[in-house]
Amino acid sequence: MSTLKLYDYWRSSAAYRLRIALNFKGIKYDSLPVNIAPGADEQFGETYRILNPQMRVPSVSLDGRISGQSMAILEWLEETHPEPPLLPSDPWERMEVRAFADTIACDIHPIDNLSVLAQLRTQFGADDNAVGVWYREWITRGFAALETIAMKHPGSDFLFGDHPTLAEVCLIPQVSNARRFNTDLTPYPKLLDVDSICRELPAFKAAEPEAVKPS
Ligand SMILES: N[C@@H](CCC(=O)N[C@@H](CS)C(=O)NCC(=O)O)C(=O)O
Repeated sequence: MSTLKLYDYWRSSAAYRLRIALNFKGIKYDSLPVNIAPGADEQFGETYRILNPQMRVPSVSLDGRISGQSMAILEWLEETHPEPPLLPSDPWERMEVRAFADTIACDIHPIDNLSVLAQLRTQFGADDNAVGVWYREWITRGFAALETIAMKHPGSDFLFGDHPTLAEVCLIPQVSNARRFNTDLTPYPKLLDVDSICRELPAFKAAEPEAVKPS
């Protein structure tokens, strides 16, 4: 089997999820940067569009096959590399972890995505200030719910059980995005505690945007 290729962008929080999971499971991969920064726009170029018609990162490719969508890729990684696990063994708890992760991946991240922000500017004339207000609004609403859920396990270092799961894999990149857009995170002390504990773990540390930023 050849080495897994990750179509990656250092600042993409969806790609950051995969870097964490790959490091956590000790899976070797080659990172192939796709520069999605406004102005570079490599995701829209012919070369990448053929690989991923949705024109987004991340994608993974292995043995001539390619797939996008970070949550589907995370599930595939869990199925093909079950150890160490990123989901609990109990089905109800697995559902709770997925529900937490999906709050970020389905309800917060998509409406704060680069192309949505660009559309706010071009279609509705939003300026930097308006875009920032929009961005923070969806994080604030989502994090308020996630803090309440997280407080069900107040004494634990992690969100569900005694090790990180897909919940942390999605949370830590989203907290990083929130900081980048100057979101007030003081109302979410449990999420911040989990964030600071995870960011000390080697798998999370090595996946951070600043750690993988091209020089
Ligand atoms: N649901 C997708 C979202 C992927 C996504 O939106 N990626 C962003 C970067 S975090 C992107 O490529 N944006 C490019 C654009 O909006 O043009 C996933 O989880 O993989």
